Amino acid sequence: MSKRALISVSKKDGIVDFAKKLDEMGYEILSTGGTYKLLKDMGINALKVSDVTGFPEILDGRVKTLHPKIHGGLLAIRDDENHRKQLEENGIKPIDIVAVNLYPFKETILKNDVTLEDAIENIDIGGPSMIRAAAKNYKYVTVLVDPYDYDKVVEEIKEYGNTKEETRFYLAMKAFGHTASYDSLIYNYLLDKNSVEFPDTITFSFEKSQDMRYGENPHQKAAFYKNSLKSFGISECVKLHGKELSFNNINDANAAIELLKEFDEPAAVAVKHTNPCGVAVADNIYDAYKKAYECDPVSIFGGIVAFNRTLDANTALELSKIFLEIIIAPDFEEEALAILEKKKNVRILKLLGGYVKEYDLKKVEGGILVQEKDEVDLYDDKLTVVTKNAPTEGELKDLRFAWKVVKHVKSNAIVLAKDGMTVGIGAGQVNRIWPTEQSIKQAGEKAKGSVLASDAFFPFPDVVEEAAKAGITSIIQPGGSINDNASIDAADKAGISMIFTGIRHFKH
Ligand code: 93A
Repeated sequence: MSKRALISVSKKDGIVDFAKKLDEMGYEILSTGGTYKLLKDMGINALKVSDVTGFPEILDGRVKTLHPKIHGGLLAIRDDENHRKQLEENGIKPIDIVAVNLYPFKETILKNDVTLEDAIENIDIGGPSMIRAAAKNYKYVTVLVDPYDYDKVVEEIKEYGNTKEETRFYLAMKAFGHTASYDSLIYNYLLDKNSVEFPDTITFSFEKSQDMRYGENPHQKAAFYKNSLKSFGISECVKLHGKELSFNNINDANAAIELLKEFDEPAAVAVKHTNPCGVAVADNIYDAYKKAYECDPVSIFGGIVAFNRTLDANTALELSKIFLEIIIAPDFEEEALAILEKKKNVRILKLLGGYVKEYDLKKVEGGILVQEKDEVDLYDDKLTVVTKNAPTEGELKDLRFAWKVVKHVKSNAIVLAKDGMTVGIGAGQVNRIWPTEQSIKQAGEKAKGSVLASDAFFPFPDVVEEAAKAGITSIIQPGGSINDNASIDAADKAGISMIFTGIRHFKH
């Protein structure tokens, strides 16, 4: 008895060649309307599914393959005498190979003017049923959802007369991955349409973007997956020059871009190990970079610098003076690119626009914590002056600037700023006085007359006392400690002005 293959594909690449080879190897090919027409046009023998089932495709194609003659042929256990008998009694022939890929749901919902009706119509029902039936019965059935696998299957059949069981098992796994991610897209699309937040179940659909040489450390294997639908931020960057991005590169570049998003005015952001090590705003990015560099000329080495304006040749020349892992900008002047491309080891990323609201996820063992992103506007009415002195206009500007930066520094975080640039950044400490000391030490002379931002409130007056000693003139912090008064008194004693925001920016 000749073997049977059922072919029903929306994406038709590679299918003609594959079908031709199956035909040559003596397979009887069954296919659905559009696929059948293509195969016939290309001179390949094929039967219409409707001729096999004796039932026409109905309901505008909604019912094409949903028939016992198809599903019986896919699901029968060939070694089971009873199953074989039932196939015979019902005139069902077993199907040995299934090549199916699904209605283009993803492509449909990515269209700008897509209607709900259009999206719904592109939910494939018959295809996943066949894929799942074939995959469940992988002991006997070879299921293909990816044209990449056509050749391997042909080779094995040529060599062994059939695919190897281990190949069928692997393809079954791939098939369930295919239908799972397809259903996940549908679910997420409908979640969005229903405006449901924090649903009972979260499913993901991410596609592998690249295998990586290694993870955070060389002994950790790693890969990068991108959201199958949306890409933005680091996922949307285009590499213009340099080696593959590493795991740490992507993680650090992400931190730089997320901080960059805080600014409308020309800004430069330098990041090292996901913490900013120099941030500045200015009238142009050249000045912004010079200021950001000055904050910490040591740590910036081997770091990442991101800009929110087209990179010009002058700034590129400055950048080329030190070793940087990555340079990011929305665009590059030709000359700037030529200057930077001389450096073999720097990666140059073009940051494309676009912003999509996403949840912030943190992985814990056996679970994920899901939260909204830390996005909250600091309107004037949120600011309360709690000291006798109020900040000057200039100080207020710097306080707001420092507040934007401190949000992106690992807690406990202290940022000192002056004239639109960070002068000291204390990051990731387990108490609040250490990052204070660290930032003051780093700022040196520049601490004098600078302002201080803290991601969380002060449990003791020690931070204010240290700030006073260093000549810091104004402080911004959430407030809310039972000990707030001690800090306010210390500030008043030193003539420091202090603002409470009521907003905490932990970043753990
Ligand atoms: O509308 S369906 O859900 N109903 C079905 O019975 C069915 N059978 C196969 N879609 C169905 N298919 C899908 O048709 C396949 O998954 C494939 O994507 C597509 C191929 O159609 P055609 O051969 O007419 O181009």
